[in-house]
Amino acid sequence: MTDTANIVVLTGAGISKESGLATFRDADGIWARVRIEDVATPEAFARDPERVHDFYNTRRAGLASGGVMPNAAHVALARLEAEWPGGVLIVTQNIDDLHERAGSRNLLHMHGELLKIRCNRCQAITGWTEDLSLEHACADCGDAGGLRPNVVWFGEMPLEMERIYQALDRCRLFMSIGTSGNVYPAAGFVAHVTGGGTHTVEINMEPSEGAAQFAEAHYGLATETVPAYVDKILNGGKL
Ligand code: BV8
Repeated sequence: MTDTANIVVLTGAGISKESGLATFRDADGIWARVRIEDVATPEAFARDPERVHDFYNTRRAGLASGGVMPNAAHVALARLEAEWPGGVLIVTQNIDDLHERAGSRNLLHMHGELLKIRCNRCQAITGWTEDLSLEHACADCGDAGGLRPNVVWFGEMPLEMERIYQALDRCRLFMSIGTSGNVYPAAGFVAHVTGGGTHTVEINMEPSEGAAQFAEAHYGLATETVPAYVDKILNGGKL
């Protein structure tokens, strides 16, 4: 992981939409079907763990089913990392593994990963593709009933924040792709880099909540806009 990347890319659920994964706030999004308070907070897990397990088991099964593949936007970002000499860091809000499967390596999952679980007692993190329930015991400490998805819920501190802000402070280009700019601290990254000479670009289906803060914007399907912008960077060669 090179923290001296001079391009930092924030991604959200929109980059995975064309791979078949639902976003959160589109009309057909996840939060149109379930409430955050019922499935994506520590309080929800304490109150009704089975319901929270069902919510993540359904999404994990969908992702692990084999029918969900990285799309041209994920592949373009992996190409950018491979070919750009200054270094590229992807900070994703997504909990899917599509960036990895597209070939990205310099990658931080600030909201965790759907295909990993964590023990509430010993904090051991394990790869997991099956359904999870209260019956499962931790392979490390043996505690039963305390295994949870390794994702960051609302009210919990996102992961790797120090490394993210260090990378933001060094980057010359900040790209925000496929996010509505509703969830903090990710939605605050553009403000954090503004004013220090960093160029900022929003690539999305439509203007996000933070659209006015970006110096440049491209709207359309990520599978079209992201490869085109990566070509522009690699062919232009300067930042
Ligand atoms: C924190 C993991 C502090 C789980 C997620 C009041 C009370 C409590 C907290 C708060 C509060 N007010 C503000 C907060 C902070 C809160 C927050 O921001 N709330 C919002 C709702 C106001 N944030 C937190 O709680 C964070 N933690 O603040 O901790 C703290 C401090 C000290 C000590 C301890 C704690 C934690 C937030 C993380 C929550 N977990 N996910 C899971 O996935 O189930 S958030 C969830 O939203 C996902 O990670 C998702 O990625 C993220 C953001 O959503 P988007 O990715 O932007 O998705 P969305 O659908 O919104 O938008 C998609 C976009 O794509 C759209 O714009 C669409 O146009 C576009 N699109 C669609 N199709 C395409 C496309 N673009 C291109 N091409 C296409 N084809």
